Amino acid sequence: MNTSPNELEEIVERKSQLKPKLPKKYKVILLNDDYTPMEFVVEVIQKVFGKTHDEATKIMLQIHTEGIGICGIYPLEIAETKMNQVLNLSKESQHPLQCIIEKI
Ligand code: TYC
Repeated sequence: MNTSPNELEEIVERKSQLKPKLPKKYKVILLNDDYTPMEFVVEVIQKVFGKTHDEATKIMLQIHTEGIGICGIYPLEIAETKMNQVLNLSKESQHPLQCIIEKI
């Protein structure tokens, strides 16, 4: 027997209600600039994103050469907190380092 369009719609609706929804993830991205000292960026990446000195140096150099770099991927609230930590550290030290978040 064929399933009517209405029945099909109901089945799709029921299935989507059952499906566990994964939380949306966000990239935390640092932007390059001409003034922030490299060692400061490395320190910030270590402190805020829990990276080793070597990992942080790699990310910093990627930002320096490519213009941007991803420091981590998190659910929205955590991504926002990390972005604000970066912005506060850079403001305190009077560096222009910028940080944004972007939905994957
Ligand atoms: N381009 C900076 C310099 O030459 C270093 C830098 C790296 C700045 C990464 C910001 O997110 C950044 N001092």
